[in-house]
Amino acid sequence: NESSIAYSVGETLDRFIKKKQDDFTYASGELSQLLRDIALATKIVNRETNRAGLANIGGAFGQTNVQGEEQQKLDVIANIRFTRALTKGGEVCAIVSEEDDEVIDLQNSSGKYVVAIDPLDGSSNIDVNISIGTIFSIYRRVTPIGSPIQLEDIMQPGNKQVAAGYVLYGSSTMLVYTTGCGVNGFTYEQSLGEFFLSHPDMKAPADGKIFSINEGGYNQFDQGLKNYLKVCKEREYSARYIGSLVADFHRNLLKGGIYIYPANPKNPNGKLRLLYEANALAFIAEQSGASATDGENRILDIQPTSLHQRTPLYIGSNIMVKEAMGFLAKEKV
Ligand code: P6P
Repeated sequence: NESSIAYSVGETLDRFIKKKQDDFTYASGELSQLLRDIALATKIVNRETNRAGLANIGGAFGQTNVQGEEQQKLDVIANIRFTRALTKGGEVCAIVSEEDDEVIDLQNSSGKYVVAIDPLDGSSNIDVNISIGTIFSIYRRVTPIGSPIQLEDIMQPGNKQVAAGYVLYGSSTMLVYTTGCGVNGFTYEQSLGEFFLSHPDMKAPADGKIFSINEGGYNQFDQGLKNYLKVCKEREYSARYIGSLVADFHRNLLKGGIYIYPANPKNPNGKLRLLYEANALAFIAEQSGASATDGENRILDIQPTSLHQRTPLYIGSNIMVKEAMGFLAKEKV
């Protein structure tokens, strides 16, 4: 009943952010404000994704993004919403977005933070009502505040993130984020317009029996990867592939599992992007005791060389990622 629901929900995201800010010696409140700005945009995007079928904002927008992917109307709307919220919030000086070829310089001379974001990942799933997600990374700019944005502010390795998170617009809408002190998950209560702490201190199972990979590309896979998949099948693991990275990642984080998007001859660096997909999920993975590599190196140690560069991604339960790496390495010798 109402009272038991009301009683069972945890604290609100706002109160949690404030409490965590108090835990930080250096926190001056700007990062807290930035997280709240992101949460606000999430609530707006959530409302629009729920109405996509009704408000004629499903389907293609009629343009392609820098990846050459056909932009969906909601992709564009979500990009506008996040950019506007971060601009108005006043904490951000630059944004790297999947939807924009170039860095968005907010001309904000007091902005300390740079945000890399995939406003709506998996958006080809919108029209078939499959879960989609937002993925974001937050960095502190490295050049003097107020000076013109430099490439070194943008091209930072994932190990420099001060915060990262994702939003899953699924059967319920969840915001999961880390500031480097563990991972916490919040569930959106539509009727109250608030996120409530529902998954405190998330820890990924060290091992798992779920593997997520699109085996349509099997014939192009490295032999090492084929050998690993063979073992997964001999052990009768479950194959689960939603085709929406945030949904697959979130399920593996909760239940244990590995998500793999490998390199292949068509995509020598795989399909997923380093700056606004792999880095954020890798930070969250490691903060919850899981792992993330490109098949050889830790994702968070990769020094970016271009804005929209792609990376192969092996991410999930520690033991599974390590075992997969072992199979890849064996074939490399
Ligand atoms: P494929 C969606 O386009 C996405 O970026 C991820 O969300 C998803 O995991 C992957 O690509 C799906 O790609 O090649 O398997 O259709």
